[in-house]
This record gives sequence, structure tokens and C-alpha cells, in this order.
Amino acid sequence: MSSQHRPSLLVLLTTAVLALLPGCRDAEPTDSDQIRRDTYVVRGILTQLPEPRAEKPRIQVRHEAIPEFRGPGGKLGMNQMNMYFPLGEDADISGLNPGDVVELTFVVRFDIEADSPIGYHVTTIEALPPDTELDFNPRPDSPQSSDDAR
Ligand SMILES: [Cu+2]
Repeated sequence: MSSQHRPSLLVLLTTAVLALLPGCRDAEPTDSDQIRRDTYVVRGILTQLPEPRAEKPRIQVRHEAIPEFRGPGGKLGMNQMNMYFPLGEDADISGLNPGDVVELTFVVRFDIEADSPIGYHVTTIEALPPDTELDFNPRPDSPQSSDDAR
């Protein structure tokens, strides 16, 4: 084969790769197999509304324990705590005030290979009846307690 073919082959390959690029751009990298999306529902007390004009609005909620929470190392459970929750685009906090009893759903994006969460946000939040009884006791009975002692 003469070397004349090489440039044209290169052009062909380059064209093929370029043609694929727009398709690649559509693929959300976060939707890869490496990213797990864990959804949790938790109750708590809204302790802080977003700062006015916050670029990335977040609320603070003192939430009940989340026994099924999946953390790094396969560790199960998140204890009760006062915690910031970034708001997703569709999370509607209108009508909510600090002190309200709320139930919220949030999604954690978890990088499986790195064994680490890479972000989380509230997808929905709503007020519960103000007399809803919440349980803020720590969970010493959590199956994880014995693992922690290792
Ligand atoms: Cu928490």
C-alpha cells in the first residue's frame, strides 16, 4: 500500500470522531454506571430558610435519624442532626417557615468507584401537621454501632 492512503484514512477517522461528538455531549456523565442515586425521605424541623438571593439556595433542617442511609464503606445509617440541604430546582419552599415540621425527599449522588457522595439536593418538601411528634433520640441500637467500634 502506498502512503497516499494514510492521510485520507486519517481524515475519515477524524470526521467520524467529530460526527460522534454532538451525541457524546448529550450523555450526562452523572448518569454513568459509576454514579448511584439514592433517594431518602426524612422528617424534621425546618431551622433555616435560604439566604435571600443565595446563588445556591439551601435550607437547614434538624432531621430524624435515617437508618437506611448508605454512606461510604457501606456504612448504614445517619443519625439525627441539624444539616444543610441544597434545594433542587423543583423544590418548592413557598409558605414554609422556620419551626415548621416538614417531610422532605432528597437525592444523594454517590460515586461508587470513589466510594463517596458527590452531592445531594432536596427534590420535594412539604409541611406536616405542627403537632407531629418527631423522634430526635440518637440510635445506639443501630446495627452500625458495633461496626464503628472495630
Ligand atoms: Cu444528616
